[in-house]
Amino acid sequence: MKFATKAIHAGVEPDPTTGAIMTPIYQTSTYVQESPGKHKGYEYSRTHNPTRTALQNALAALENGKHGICYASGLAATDAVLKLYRPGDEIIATNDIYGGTYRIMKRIYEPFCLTFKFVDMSNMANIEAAVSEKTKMIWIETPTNPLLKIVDIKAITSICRKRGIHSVVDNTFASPYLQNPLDMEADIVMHSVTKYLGGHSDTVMGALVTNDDALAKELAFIQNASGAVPGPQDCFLVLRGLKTLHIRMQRHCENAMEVAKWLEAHPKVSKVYYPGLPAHPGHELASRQMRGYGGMLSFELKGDVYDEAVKTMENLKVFSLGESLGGVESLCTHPASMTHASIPKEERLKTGLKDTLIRLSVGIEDVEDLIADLEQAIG
Ligand code: P1T
Repeated sequence: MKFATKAIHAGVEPDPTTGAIMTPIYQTSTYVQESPGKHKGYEYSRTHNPTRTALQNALAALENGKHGICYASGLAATDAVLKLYRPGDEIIATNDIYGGTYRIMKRIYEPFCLTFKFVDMSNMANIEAAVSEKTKMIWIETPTNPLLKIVDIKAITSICRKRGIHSVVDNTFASPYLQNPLDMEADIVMHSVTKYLGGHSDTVMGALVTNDDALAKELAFIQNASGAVPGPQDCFLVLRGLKTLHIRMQRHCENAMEVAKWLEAHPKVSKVYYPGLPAHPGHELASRQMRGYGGMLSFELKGDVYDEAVKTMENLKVFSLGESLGGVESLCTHPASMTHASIPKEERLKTGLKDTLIRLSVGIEDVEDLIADLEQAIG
């Protein structure tokens, strides 16, 4: 099946009791058993819930994977992955990375004696230099948040396969519409479902997809044993959101490209970070690895004056100032004080994340209105 058909149909069967075409919200904690252990496959909703099962199957299909496992947030999904490792194990991660991912690694798991090395993965030599006997996993985020760097998934997964190291790709910025890391031999793909998959800024959720039966078993064990599961209402909302993922992503990509080109040509803008622009250092790789360039971009104003960046963000009217991304409406974020505030300033500056960086999640409104809004805000 091709992508749009899968987005609409995968994982979803008419409800066996009524024929309802939409998967019902099974708002129940438990299931009646005929006799101890004799049941219809469902015992308790932390372990299994039919609305969640439908969503997990849909997400697995969209990522060309066998197993989908949903969690209460993107970070709960990341938490489940990190629980696969033991004291002394080493993990290499992208240095330009969502602030919360950095925080869970450094502040939660480093005290439990996992070791993390954050490297610039746009240069493969940095990864070769970082890998050691103790390396158990490489965590890839691409495009990166918030500098939109592109990491060569295939190059890294082949290093991982040779050495028996797990590879995990945070595919939140691309969505499965633009990129399928499992097809590039990644072991696990991770999503903040909160973003493009949900698509309507009304749900917080995470997911993992894998083709590896043993990993899936462990991750499902952690899902149940640690208990960070999403509720059935949220699963329903995401199932509904998925049905338009392909058309939303098309428009996100078109609008972001227009906005990026307009910003690039603006006399007050010094730098635009968007992989769709030929001047972007990862443009060629993105053209090979992705089926489009996505809806996220960042930019800086000439002179790098903090107050001017803040004024621009305050002036925006169609773009709302706030954290998150991937909803139908356009959002503007100040990474230094919002999404990446948990990364120490010295570390942020080392990766190139300045206090004057403005990040946009370009929505699916009329692009003329988005550009007019930026025009009046930049002045
Ligand atoms: O917010 P949550 O669903 O827990 O997902 C965390 C997460 C993981 N990975 C990436 C690439 C992310 O962007 C996020 C969440 N990011 C934001 C809230 C943000 O505005 O960047």
